[in-house]
Amino acid sequence: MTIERIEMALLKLPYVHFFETSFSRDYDRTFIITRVFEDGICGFGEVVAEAAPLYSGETTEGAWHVLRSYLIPMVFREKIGGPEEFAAKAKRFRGNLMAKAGLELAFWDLEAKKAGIPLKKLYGGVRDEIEAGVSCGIENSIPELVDRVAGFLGEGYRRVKLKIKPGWDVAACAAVREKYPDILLQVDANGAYRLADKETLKKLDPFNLLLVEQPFAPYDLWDHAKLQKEMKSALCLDESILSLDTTRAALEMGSCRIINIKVGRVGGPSEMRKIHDYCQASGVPVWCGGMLESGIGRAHNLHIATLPNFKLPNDLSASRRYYREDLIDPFIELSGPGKIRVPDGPGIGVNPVEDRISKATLKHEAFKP
Ligand code: OSB
Ligand code: MG
Repeated sequence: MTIERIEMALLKLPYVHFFETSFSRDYDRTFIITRVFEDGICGFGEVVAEAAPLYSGETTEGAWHVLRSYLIPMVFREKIGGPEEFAAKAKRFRGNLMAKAGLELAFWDLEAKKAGIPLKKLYGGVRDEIEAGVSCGIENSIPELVDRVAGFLGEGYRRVKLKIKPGWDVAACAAVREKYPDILLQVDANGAYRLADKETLKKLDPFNLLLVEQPFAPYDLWDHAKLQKEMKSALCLDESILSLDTTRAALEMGSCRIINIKVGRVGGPSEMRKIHDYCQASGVPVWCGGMLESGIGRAHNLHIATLPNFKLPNDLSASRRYYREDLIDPFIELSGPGKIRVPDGPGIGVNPVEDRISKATLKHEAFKP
């Protein structure tokens, strides 16, 4: 690759509906879009770090700093053959996985566009449609939650994830399960519980959940292993899974039976690939998590979710579930009940719309060798 220019933009987009997790209620999303240019072809990426260090320790401003001071200069200073070589070289810098992923994703889009093929083909994806799913935040009341789930089911979603936290767990699941005995249902605590809460968590077992995501803190593989031994439901780790090594530790310890893959959280497609392949060889299913990405990041996720071991429905929903003015044309939509067709144009296969991007831009910077 001979990269001629790299650009970054910091954007803010309002959500259609607030999104509340165990750590905060948000009304909008701040994120970074990256662009890399070679021979006039542009690859797009998205940095999924959020404004505040609540889900992970990374932030948009921290990622901006690491990209402009370290990762982008490294690309211009060193001859980088391709996305995988970028990932290998970027490892000299510790942490900052979302910042690294945001640039590596843009290189993958660029490579696929240069070859004139959809990104899924470059990844070796095996399907044209992926299983959609919707992540349903904490609401003001249980009747409002049930209404919201009803709305999503009416739109064609078949798998629903409920965000839970202490005080918003067993009753919320019971209400949704009672009304919808047959839907695919799962929950996500974003680390809000402690081992002392295990009797409450065990009360989730009768609801026939696909999985229980990240009950304990990210670093706490040991207590997850203790809980998994006592629960019938499969535990799934999200925040804890940062690399192939943490995946292997979690599976060898018995901390979970399912892995959530977010390409940003693990530092990019190269590490994602290693985790995917290791899980596949170990007989452990994975699925694609989401970070309320714009259409650019979500299109990337669609291509990733075509890999063979993505065996459970993903946190991938239509553009309108998140944003009124998503950044891409065409919008991502359900292609049938519970399905999304993966775009088949070159690269990510969706077109970022320049005036929507500039309308949402808070700051922008361009870099040259
Ligand atoms: O834990 O999966 C999570 C959004 C922000 C931070 C963490 C999470 C989420 C989601 C959103 O659940 C899923 C989506 O993008 O549809
Ligand atoms: Mg999660």
